[in-house]
Amino acid sequence: MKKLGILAGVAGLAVSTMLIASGARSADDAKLEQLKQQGFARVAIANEPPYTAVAADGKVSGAAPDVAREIFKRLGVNDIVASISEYGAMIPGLQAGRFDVVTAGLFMKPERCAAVAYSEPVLCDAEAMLVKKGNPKGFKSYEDIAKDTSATVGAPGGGTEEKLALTAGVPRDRVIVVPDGQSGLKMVQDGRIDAYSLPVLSINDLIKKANDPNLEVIAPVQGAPVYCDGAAFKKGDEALRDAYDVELAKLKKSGEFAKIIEPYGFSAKAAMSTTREKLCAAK
Ligand code: 6CS
Repeated sequence: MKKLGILAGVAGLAVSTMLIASGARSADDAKLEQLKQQGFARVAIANEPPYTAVAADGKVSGAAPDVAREIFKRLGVNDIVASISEYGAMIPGLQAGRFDVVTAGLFMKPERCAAVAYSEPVLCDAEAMLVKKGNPKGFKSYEDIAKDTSATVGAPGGGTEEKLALTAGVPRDRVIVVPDGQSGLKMVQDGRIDAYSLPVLSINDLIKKANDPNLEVIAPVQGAPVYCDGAAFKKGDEALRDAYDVELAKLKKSGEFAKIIEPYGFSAKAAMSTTREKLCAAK
């Protein structure tokens, strides 16, 4: 998949250059033309259900890729090809041209909004913590973890929960980078970390599948904001982002947006009640 992506990327670049040189297209919509020629958009995902998921047979699902697949189809790009990435590597990968877009629940925050061109909001969620049954250390917030000098919390590398824990005062050596949900679950079960933090819907998905009566969910994490993601495009691809937003707005208006994301547990109303501008300005 990776090799295919690189070859496709080089071929696509050649097509874009040709299109611009011929004056047939402005540089603006050359990217969309390139994707049409490529036949697919290369998307970055994390494999964190229900945001993103890759089945044993390689089938990609999850609310974020499902919305992206539908929008790209309407833009004339027939499919998406997904690569799994750590959250902290998504923006560098996008900027390096390894992906055409991030559709992974990458929450909008000012520092990220400065680095990429986000679409309008798609998936909104609060934060949660997975702990042992009875919440033995009484965590309600990241500050509670900071105050308990013996406590450790796991979170995705470069992810929002890692940043929230560090900002709340949890020392670096007590914020443990966890590569994926299954590892986080096991680390809590084995007592190697006291809490594992992900968005509410991701933790709920994990605990439902774990079927382990010795686990408990703390949700929402007190003091943590509700975040929303958007599809994240490379700076310079704003025309593609704008075309994406036109189709996203149509999906929202027609009710098809809700039909795609709500079976996964997401609220269409939450995404439609805010804007990229508000989320990128949020402190
Ligand atoms: O945007 C983020 O950083 C977070 N988003 C999701 C969907 N999961 C964890 C990650 O840290």
